Amino acid sequence: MKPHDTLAEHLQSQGISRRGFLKFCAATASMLALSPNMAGAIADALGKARRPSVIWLSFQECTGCTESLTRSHNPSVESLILSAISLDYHHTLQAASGTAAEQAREQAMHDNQGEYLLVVDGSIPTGAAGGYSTIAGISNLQMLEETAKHAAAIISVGTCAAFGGIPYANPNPTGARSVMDLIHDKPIVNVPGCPPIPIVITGVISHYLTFGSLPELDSLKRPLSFFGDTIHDRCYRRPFYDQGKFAKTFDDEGARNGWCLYELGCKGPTTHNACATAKWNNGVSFPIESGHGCIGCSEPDFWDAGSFYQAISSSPADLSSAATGAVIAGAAGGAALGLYNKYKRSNAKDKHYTVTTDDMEEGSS
Ligand code: FSX
Repeated sequence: MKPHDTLAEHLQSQGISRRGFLKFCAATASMLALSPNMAGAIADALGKARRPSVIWLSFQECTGCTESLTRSHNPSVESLILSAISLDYHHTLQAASGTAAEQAREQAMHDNQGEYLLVVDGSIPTGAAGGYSTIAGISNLQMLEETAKHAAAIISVGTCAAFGGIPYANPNPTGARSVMDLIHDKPIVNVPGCPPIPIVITGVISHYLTFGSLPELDSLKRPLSFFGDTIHDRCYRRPFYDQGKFAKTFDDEGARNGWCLYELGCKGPTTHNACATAKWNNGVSFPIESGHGCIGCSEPDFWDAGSFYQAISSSPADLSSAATGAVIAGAAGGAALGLYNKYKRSNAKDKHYTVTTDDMEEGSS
């Protein structure tokens, strides 16, 4: 893709039909929990959108966030969105190294002042004058401050960047901090999760490309369309919770019957994320569906919040009435994500439920 191509021109150059592009826009609308009627407006806006420059910085992390994003089967909706941005600098994915890599970051900052998106994964060590982690001789803190200065907005990808994550856990030997702890004069979106769900990352980028603004956020700067409900609100095991049917061990009759994992420590009732609806591995499953409780990885301080295997409260009934209201309130968002998964499955040509280039070309006009 040439630097100044619009997204529509880029997709056309890849042989994607108008019909395929509209299907892609319908999927984007459902990902963002927007009315299907918005697909036309998205097509119009995305068609004219210029690809924004993105600088992606990775600090104290395990690379799970990048792994999460890049392990989608290609070419997926996610990769198509990624191809619509100009990823000018990414520590893990870029081919350049040393001086050439740093020059790419400086060039992107210079050429796109005030317009580029800054994506950060990993927390920032502030102890030892930033000496715990340096890249090209520059401390993470200095690189963040320098790159954030002329960014249009910042997306903190993963719980480490959003809330400090595992490096921030007690006793936090490196003085790890989140992006929003350190940068106060830029719009910030948090996409937590250890790792985060790929479509949430690409959904935020799509929203920015479509509307030129960031999506509506909750009090922790998380996009409401993905983090407005708890896992418990949307969990398929919820009817068993409401009936008081709980697995007591991981291999008892209740576990075999798929009963609620609350008493085995599931943190679904206090965890806001879209795992139960967006799911993982291209919509195939999520941890609770695989028999393990949610560990609450998209919430602040999840690592220090107590055992993953102890119930949140000795009285599950305390949560029931509040959660029932949330189920009703969250129905629209959940339905939209359900539609997104249906879209992926209805277009699937293989068992991975991947949207392929062939699907996008289908019915070429
Ligand atoms: Fe943290 Fe991400 Fe967990 Fe790992 O970049 S959110 S440790 S999945 O890699 O930052």
